[in-house]
Amino acid sequence: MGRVTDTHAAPTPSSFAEEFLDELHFELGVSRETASPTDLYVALARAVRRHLVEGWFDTLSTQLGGDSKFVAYLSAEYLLGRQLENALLATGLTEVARDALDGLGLSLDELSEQEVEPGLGNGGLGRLAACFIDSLATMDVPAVGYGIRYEYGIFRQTFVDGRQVEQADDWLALGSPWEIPHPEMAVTVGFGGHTEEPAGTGEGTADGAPGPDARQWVPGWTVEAVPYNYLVPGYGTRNVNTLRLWSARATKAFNLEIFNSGDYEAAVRGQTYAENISKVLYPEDSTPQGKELRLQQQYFFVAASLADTIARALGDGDLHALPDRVVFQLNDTHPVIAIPEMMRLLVDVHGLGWDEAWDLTRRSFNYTCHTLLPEALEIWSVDLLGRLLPRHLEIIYRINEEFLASLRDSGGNELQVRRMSIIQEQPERAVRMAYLATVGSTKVNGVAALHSQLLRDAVLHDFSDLWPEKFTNVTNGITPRRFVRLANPGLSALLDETVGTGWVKDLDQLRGLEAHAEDPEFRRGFRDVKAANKQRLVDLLATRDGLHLPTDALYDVMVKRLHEYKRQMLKVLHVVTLYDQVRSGALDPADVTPRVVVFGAKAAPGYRMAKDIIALVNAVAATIDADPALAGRLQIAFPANYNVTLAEKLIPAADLSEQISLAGKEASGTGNMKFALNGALTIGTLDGANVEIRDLVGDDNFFLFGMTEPEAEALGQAGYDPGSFYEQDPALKSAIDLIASGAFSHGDPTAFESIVSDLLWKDRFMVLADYRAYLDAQSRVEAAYADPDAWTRSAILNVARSGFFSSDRSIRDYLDRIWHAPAVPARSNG
Ligand code: 26Q
Repeated sequence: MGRVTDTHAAPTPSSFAEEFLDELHFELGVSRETASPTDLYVALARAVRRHLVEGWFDTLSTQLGGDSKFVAYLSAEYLLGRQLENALLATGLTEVARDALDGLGLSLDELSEQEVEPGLGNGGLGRLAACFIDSLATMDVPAVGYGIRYEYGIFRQTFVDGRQVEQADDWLALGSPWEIPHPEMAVTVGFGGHTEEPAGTGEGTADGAPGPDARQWVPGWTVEAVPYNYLVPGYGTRNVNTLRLWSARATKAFNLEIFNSGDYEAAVRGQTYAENISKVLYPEDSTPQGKELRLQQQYFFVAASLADTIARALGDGDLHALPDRVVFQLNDTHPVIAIPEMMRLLVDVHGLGWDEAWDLTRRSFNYTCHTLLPEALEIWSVDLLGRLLPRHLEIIYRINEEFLASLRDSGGNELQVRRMSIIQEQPERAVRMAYLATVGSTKVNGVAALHSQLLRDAVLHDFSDLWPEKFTNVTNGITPRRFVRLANPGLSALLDETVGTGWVKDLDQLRGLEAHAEDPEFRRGFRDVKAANKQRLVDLLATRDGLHLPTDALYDVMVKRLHEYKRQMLKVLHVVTLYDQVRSGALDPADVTPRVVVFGAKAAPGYRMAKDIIALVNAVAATIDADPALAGRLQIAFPANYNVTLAEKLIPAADLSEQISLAGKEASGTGNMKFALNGALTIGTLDGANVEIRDLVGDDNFFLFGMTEPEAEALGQAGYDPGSFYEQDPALKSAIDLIASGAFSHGDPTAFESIVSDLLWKDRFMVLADYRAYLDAQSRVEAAYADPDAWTRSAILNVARSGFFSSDRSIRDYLDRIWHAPAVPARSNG
């Protein structure tokens, strides 16, 4: 037969070509001549996937065979990015595949371009989860990522007349070659219904008689959760971990019942209802809406994951060993319903007493908080929770009762008790998920040093007073495999030559670059890499977006979700000011540092202000483009649909990284780390991980500006008046007046009136207060950029000193401080 199954022997281009053709012919059923580019990509992906499977089997048998502890990472989002190149890198097959395809007259790079990235996340939180599972696999840590297989990921953004329009992200339209469905392993998940006294016979409990605290939940309806496995290859190891995403399917029983009643249409409607649960990723980041379907999604994936975890960790072993076999990490509050679900399993299903169950649960869970914005803290109305998950609400009430009783016992006053209650009473009775997570976890961590400190001092202050040892910090990180090795091959080659190849798994080795920062030859090589990356970006944006950009300019890049607290508006005001000054003759165009300002940002579809700001950016871009005075000097590029794939091309081309949130609002940021590691200098506030970046790279190699968090807090307390900043700074006044005049909206002064009036009267994130400091910092950027040697030296030092921001280091911190799960290298069984 044509099938090549010996994946043990090191593949050669010819054996790999055979595997590729085998997939194309026998699995896809198309000939070489009639194959579409997608067919060829799918065949290639499947040929590569074959080489992950042996390692995956070995990993599973090693991990399940021993009594190792494993990490269950619970996250509603995984923003994976493309898989093919990462899988080739991990298996070491990149060159073999390239040669094999060359021999067939095909191009690896062209086929790679066919891949539609799985955008199963909104932004930072989802991308963090993807970096973490990469590091866990690379470090041989037994770990499973659990999440949702959304049929539609984050929307595709287009611009119509400069305004954002969303389109469905039909990423599965042509199937995904990376997933392995297991319909036979579906888990049933219940919803609704009521609770009652458990039957005396112990019916419905696994361990016989019901325990003393047990209740019986009789769900009103159920759905099936079908697991889809994604292989997560470690780099430079045999280890291949699992990402298990759940897809909703209507249960047979559910359908049969209605079919038998003869109502065919109702049956089909029921099916659609059930399958809606994993239909689409909610595109809000940071302003949860309290939608019923969102809660269904959360419970759906959590219930399936817990059932799966317990089976995997314990088999029919002793439940008391749970905290020694598995540690759950809650990625923000989205999976926090896992805490009452674990209690339900232990108390109702397995008959444990409440106290014992609570002890086991608390010892097994940990919670990561990713925000500081009060409006981003998830709450669920008691009304909704009680309807959808009646037993869980009872459990939450009891957790809260006992917690509040313990507070009172230890002398807490009623004010404190009310403040700390898991149940909020006003404006409506609702469950505070962050509080539930904190009470039900062993450790609570923030995602950067400043953020963790602010959690202790403000958001969770009462809890940190009560349980100081519960709180810790784990600064975020990014995977150097994707964001340096794959995204920046030029820099990678230079690093390999200079410090050896070990940096890919041990990013601290980049320190070895410091000595070369003074070497003119090395600096030239470094500058050449940056220039080539700019050229690559310019070529891409020409074909992808029809943009015509110079390569010989300062690339000033701000890419992240559009949110007022991130202050894209501050960047806009800078550009408008430059334009205004040239127009008015105050600034000679010849004195403007040639600059391309790149924006990339999606706005939540219902976030009006964010969408207006997108329209303004596009309007300013068009106005500047139409003005010959600034040709070749200043340009805005706003490619639509910023995603992981575009980030991989944009970040390596950047000179300047914009990290300009109001201090105290950005929990960490991770883009900031990606830029520094790719040799961009940061202009930034003392917010999130910027603080740590600056500490490490040195003040001389970082453009700091703006208020500190305490200063911003104090200004707010004193009664912030944006109008006074407007009145007192003529450049600021003129820039805002220009926007208000309709100069960017064909003379229509109403187009951006909501932005202007918000800035002048509210300006919640104090854009105007930091405007002058930002402009001054930009002047320092221009002065520094005028000295290419000094600039390059700083850029090199940014790379050399940013090894700390590897997600491998983050994972090591989680292991040491929170998880205590040793690495278990996969043993070969072959
Ligand atoms: C919740 C409920 C309902 C609908 C949507 C949501 C939701 C979805 C996504 C709420 C928040 C998010 C995403 C948050 C996020 O990405 N936070 C970022 O996390 C990064 C990783 O820690 C940090 O670097 C960023 O600072 C933080 O903003």
